[in-house]
Amino acid sequence: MSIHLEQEVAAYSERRLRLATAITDYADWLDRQHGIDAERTLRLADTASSLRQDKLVVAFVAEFSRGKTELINALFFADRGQRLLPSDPGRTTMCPTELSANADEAPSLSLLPIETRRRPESLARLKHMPIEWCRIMLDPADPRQLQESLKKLTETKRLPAVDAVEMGLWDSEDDSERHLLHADGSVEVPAWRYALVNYPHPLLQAGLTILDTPGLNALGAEPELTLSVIPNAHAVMYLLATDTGVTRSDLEIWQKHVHPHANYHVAVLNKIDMLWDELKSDSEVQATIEHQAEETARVLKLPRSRVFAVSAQKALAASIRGDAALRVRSGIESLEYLLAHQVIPARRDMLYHAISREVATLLDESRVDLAARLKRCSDELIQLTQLSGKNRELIEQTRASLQQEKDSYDATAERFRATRKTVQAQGAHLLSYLSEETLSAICQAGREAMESSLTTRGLTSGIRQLSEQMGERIVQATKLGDNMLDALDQAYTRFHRQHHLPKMQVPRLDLGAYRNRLQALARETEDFCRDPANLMLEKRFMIRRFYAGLAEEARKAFKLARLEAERWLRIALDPIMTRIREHKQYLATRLESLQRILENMGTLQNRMAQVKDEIGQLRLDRTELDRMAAQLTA
Ligand SMILES: Nc1nc2c(ncn2[C@@H]2O[C@H](COP(=O)(O)OP(=O)(O)OP(=O)(O)O)[C@@H](O)[C@H]2O)c(=O)[nH]1
Ligand SMILES: [Mg+2]
Repeated sequence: MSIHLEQEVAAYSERRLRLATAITDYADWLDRQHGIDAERTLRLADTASSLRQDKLVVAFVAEFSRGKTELINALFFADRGQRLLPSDPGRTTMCPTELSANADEAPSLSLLPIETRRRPESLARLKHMPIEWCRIMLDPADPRQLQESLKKLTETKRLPAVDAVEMGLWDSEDDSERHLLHADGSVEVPAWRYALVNYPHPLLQAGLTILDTPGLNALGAEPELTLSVIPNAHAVMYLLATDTGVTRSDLEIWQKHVHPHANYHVAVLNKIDMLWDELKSDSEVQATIEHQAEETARVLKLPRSRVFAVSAQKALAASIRGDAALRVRSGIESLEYLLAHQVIPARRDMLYHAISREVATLLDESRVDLAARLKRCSDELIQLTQLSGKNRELIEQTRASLQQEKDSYDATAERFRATRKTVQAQGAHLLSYLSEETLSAICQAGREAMESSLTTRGLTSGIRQLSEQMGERIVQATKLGDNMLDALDQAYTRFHRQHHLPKMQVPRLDLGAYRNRLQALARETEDFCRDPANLMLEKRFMIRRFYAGLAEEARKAFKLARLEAERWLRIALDPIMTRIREHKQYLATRLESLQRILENMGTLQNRMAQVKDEIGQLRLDRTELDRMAAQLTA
């Protein structure tokens, strides 16, 4: 692990936590300003906690034996002085392996038995069912124990051929898999379906999650990896070996599982040491490597700058032996540089962008609120100054006109009550479009459409129905949201025009991201169905699994849309209500103080002093807000 990488990840993590603290401070400040404002405080607490828990996922994908595991060892675990994760010729890593650090639990390796493939639950759900996993404690201080335990990742077992076929682990028609069949009719399959490694490494502790995947069809066999895990990784390193170049199966995996996704991906041309040749000059070797890299870029349709030529094995050996020259020659530093200076900053920027969008609106509101309060106070102060030394009659006049203003305000507020009622009813209606019941009914209908004919056609129509109907509900909910917003806007504009309440802009309900996600899932299905390999009858199992994976993903998107709608309903109404209430309070206080002045002219000076104090406090609040805003948007 390079100093660069370690520093960059640590800096990122430190900034992330600092930002989370600034958000919490701001939430406290808001509470002090408006009394408990549950909605905004909760929203900010949510944001702060997602910042604290943010993970940066880097996935390593390739055909088998391209050196994924060796590269992970070289990039992240060379400081252990040994090859931590097992890497060997031929198929080695047998199950997808997720490495991260969870300080709440002891270091361990958790393994999910392959038989769980028969179960209906998704991987994501199984992750929350500890009973399904075999857990082995890891001792980070004992290299031998670590290495021995991690060998489990390479374990295979024998299953009767029918079972292997049924679980979608073996294809009897595929010549390249025939050698896995033994004379006794059993087939060699991976022993584990998924592995979670909880390991206290500084990079992992700083929020990095590494995903090592097994080569050879593992991606296709586990739809959740293709539909959700790989597309959601922040960066994907796609490995190729210099000695083989881009083979047909390399290209296939690239085109199917990596290239179409929007996440950041690079190609790593590994094993360049195989081109090192003592009979050739350095520049000759360099030219050959360059030629290979260009060729790789051309075939994968990537810019040359996204192809990295390295030797993972030499990088690992060099780090363990402390051979600086060999390390440089291995090319590993360019990848460390990429992670440290591009992948991590890109994630950081994305996160900050999301956060500042979330927080900026609130900060703007706070500024407007403060300005409005200051204006009210200075208006009152001016008026009190004008009244001082004047006769009762004039004060009485002022009081009367303020009373008039209050009555008119109360009338507007009363009218708003009706708008609020309608909007609240519409809100309940909006949520019903996205309710759990609606979702279950849609899923049920989709499943029936699929089960009625267990063919790829049935599958397509099932999922199409699923995504169309969910999409339709999302559109309806958005439309209703727009109508509600118009109604609220009109009602609030009255407060702004007639009573000078600060202007405010409630954001639109935007569920576009979830609709896009559903459309992307529908496209994935079309691809799956167009693939001739999936049309065969014995693939029924795969089809069913695929549908289950899709339904799960669609369900997730739909649920998120519902949460977003719930959140929006609160941000659409609550701040308006707070402002209306605060203004009412303000008018009442002023009336009361004029009343008191009328009863006893001496209190005028007291009130003036009080208002001056308030102005002083508001100025302090403004300085505090500016300070927090600077931290939040830095
Ligand atoms: N010469 C050379 N061999 C390498 C290099 N990187 C990896 N290897 C070897 O290639 C073999 C496969 O490496 P792995 O890291 O197990 O490959 P993998 O991509 O993880 O393979 P699976 O786990 O089977 O998917 C091992 O014997 C490694 O020692 C390299 O840079 N140069
Ligand atoms: Mg491996």
